[in-house]
Amino acid sequence: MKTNKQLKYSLAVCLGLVVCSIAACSLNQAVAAESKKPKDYLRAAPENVKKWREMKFGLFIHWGPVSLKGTEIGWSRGGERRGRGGKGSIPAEEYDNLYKQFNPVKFNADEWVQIAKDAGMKYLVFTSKHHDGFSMFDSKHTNYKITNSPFKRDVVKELADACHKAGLKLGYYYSPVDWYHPDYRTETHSKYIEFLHGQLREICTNYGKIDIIWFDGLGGSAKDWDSEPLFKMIRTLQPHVIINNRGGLPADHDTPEQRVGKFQNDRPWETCMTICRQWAWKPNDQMKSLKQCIQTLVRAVGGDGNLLFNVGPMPDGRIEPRQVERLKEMGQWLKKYGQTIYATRGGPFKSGSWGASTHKDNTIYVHVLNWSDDTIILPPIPKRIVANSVLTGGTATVKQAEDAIEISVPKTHRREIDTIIELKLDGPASQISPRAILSGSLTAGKKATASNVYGNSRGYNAAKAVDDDPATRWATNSVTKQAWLEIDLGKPMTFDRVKISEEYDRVQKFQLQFKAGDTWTTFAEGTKIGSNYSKQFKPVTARHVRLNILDATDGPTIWEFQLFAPKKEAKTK
Ligand code: FHN
Repeated sequence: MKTNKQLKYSLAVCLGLVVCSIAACSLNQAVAAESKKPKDYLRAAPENVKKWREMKFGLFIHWGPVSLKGTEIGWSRGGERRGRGGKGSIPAEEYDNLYKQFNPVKFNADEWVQIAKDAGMKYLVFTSKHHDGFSMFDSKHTNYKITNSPFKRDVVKELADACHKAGLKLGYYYSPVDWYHPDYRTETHSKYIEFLHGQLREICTNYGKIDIIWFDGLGGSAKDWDSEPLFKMIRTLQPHVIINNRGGLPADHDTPEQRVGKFQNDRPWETCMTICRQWAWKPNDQMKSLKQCIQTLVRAVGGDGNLLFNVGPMPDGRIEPRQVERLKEMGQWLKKYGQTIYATRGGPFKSGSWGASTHKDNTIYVHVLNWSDDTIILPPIPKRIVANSVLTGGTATVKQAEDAIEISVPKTHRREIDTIIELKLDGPASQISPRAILSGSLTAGKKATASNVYGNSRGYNAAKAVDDDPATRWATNSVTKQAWLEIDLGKPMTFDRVKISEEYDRVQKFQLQFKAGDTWTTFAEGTKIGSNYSKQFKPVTARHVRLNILDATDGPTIWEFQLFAPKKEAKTK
């Protein structure tokens, strides 16, 4: 028979077991709930994405001690690139000691910020650490940093202060790829991950409000960077930050590079592109014309994206005056026509060789970048056009029918860079679904082959020159001097006009040929193509046509190759 004391003890034990099992059960529920909770650190809040999207235009800055050599940041460093292969032209020993002579005494963060603002830019993204592993900030985690150079100052801090003072949104590029760090992609890679997370903690803690973190992981995975806890830490320290898709996770936006992204309005994106050809400083680099700069911005925004436009400052700390001037010219254009860019959305008319469109509220802005005829034909829309005006000056005749919208502007009222026609509607333009404009080119969508393709990449194959999409191009390998692009029209067709759009003006001599039997016959030839080549010739009837490039300064790259039927026989595709 159990004593009273024994009974009380067993009761206590039973109660304890019940309490523990309840606790265990609630713990499991909590863990289950936690795992079901949306991982809100993976995406920025919609209102923050909206603000980022509305800014449209930012300044990208690639800078470091490598500017002393005028070669590409990261990529020109010799030595092993673990996980990547290849090597740069400057011996690693030499590259890694450049910082000891780096003293950019003319660096002035306020001046850089003013240059961005004068360009009409709303944010700035600066390389805090590139693939070369050099930290442009005073990091506790390394001695390979700017504050150990003769310059001694923390560039990241000075830029942060200048942006906060001027009201420019602030972003930091950070490369998880690090060809300098001894632990990177070795059996002690976990130590590198600690370094990586430690530096991001410093950046997100020590420099006030940060609006953008721009990773550049060269395709590295969430495992490579231990991205989930990294993102969680970043979003905790900087709750409204926008993160791009190169940190191992999709995050907040896509990042097409050195090309305008395709029309995409269901996920934010941002084209990053150089104003010259190199990301970092290069003396006498080829710089884009104002027309190329403005049309790149218009096409990016017309595709519903942003443009992050890059300069590479000089070793003395200045941004090259001619680049500053170019950016100022962009700013002057935006002062006049920024209403057609900022806080708009892309479309509803998708970009094409003709141009692009943006919209806001009850207004569509039609940006005509190339007038191939006196009239632009746009597809019909389910809203009535109640008024129109030409924002760039002059007048337009707008005819809206069931099957099309015709816009004509007198030649003298057309602008070389962008003719902007404002269409006022009887309702919100956002209710109009995006629609493509076919060029009417006989080559659109046809089978294309080429003598060589850049890196054998599908992204640059021959088909990209005949897809009616100005955001894609056929590219050849560097130093290619001769190349051909051949199109099979599927059957004999008659054409009397050609339009070709080339990037970088590299073609020095070319022929246009058709094939009769096994013989190629030239029906046109020239010594320059450029961004907007067009030519009329006696009608030719053929099935196989080719662009035969006989000489080029570097690998030719063609945005679009178009052939058109004689006008009277104008055929749609
Ligand atoms: O290798 C880098 C390159 O140097 C540059 O930083 C660009 C900018 O987007 N990202 C990488 C190439 O994709």
